[in-house]
Amino acid sequence: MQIIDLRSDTVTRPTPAMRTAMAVADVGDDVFGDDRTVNELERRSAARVGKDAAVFVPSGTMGNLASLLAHCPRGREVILGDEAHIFHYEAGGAAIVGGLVYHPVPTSEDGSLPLAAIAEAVRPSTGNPHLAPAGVICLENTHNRMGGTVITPEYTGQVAALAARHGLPLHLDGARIFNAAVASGRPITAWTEHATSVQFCLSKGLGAPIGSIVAGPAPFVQEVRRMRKMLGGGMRQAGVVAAAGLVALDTMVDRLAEDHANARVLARTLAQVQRLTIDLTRVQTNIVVFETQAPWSPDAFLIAARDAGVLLVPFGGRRLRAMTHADVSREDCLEAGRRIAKVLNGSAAAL
Ligand code: TLP
Repeated sequence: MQIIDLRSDTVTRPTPAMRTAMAVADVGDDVFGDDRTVNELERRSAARVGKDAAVFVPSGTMGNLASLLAHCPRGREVILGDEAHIFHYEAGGAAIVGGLVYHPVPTSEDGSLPLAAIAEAVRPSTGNPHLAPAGVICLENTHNRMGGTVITPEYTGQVAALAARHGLPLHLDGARIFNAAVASGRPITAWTEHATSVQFCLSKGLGAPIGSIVAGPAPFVQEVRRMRKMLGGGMRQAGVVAAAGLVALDTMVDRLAEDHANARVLARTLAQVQRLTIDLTRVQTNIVVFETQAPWSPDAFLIAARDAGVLLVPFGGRRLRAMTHADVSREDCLEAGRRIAKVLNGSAAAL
């Protein structure tokens, strides 16, 4: 039985073009600034998101952490959504390494944060000695835990205006910002022009084996470079992986539309299955979140699905997540839906 791995878009393997580019990459010691392939990736990434400069980091987690450290001195608050990846899944790095305080605000269904809630969370830096002052505001797009939803450029602009009124930087966790751009047919700069800094991942839907980019104003990126070194992320002949990142930017962006269409196919199949609930309006990109109903516990269902050759991840409460990506086809998604239906209904006849 062929395993259909829908745990994450991070499971994608490098394409043949990436393997070739990696084999022949022109490399040097990147900590000395000598790696021409890394330099090229950084230059082209900055241009792609409309920023002055960019730096290649090993992971999205390190990119977000180095960004927060570069934006804020110790004792500042990081205002972010209570469903943000930075809050849930980055091991508390900003608090542990940076002495920063997470200040979560409620997340709306579409992944946005109510403007009033952000404004209320901003504590002033003068006047009241009890308070840890605000240091940075974070948004996430697409929003992972809300199911791959897209926040609009217009909303991002409103948050940027609020941040500017308080003299705060806006950091965008754009791990999947290319999915947002492809899904809504807007240029990536429609969002990034509003953010002071952006982190995006090459290793997710774009299929590169390793790496993320942080982009922003040149002095900020210089500081991120220092933070990256402090965190142990200064890499040497990193051109071998940056080469795959360049291929990712060149060849893997437009095809994200296929992943989105496959996610809708999977979601529509799941919507017909008994003992499972899914909100189709939330399936906007490559993420499909659904809930199992009693008598199925999420854990029991995960195991049964795995035994049927479909890999998923638990997503809190009764929720489970499936993600489409370059290494699963339309037929794989239809087949995954059929297998899940069979697990839940005890027979494939229902479909
Ligand atoms: N997300 C991973 C897991 O960590 C949950 C996934 O499978 O979705 N920001 C966002 C919005 C992300 O979804 C992720 C990874 C990151 C940052 C961190 O990127 P990495 O895994 O490269 O550290």
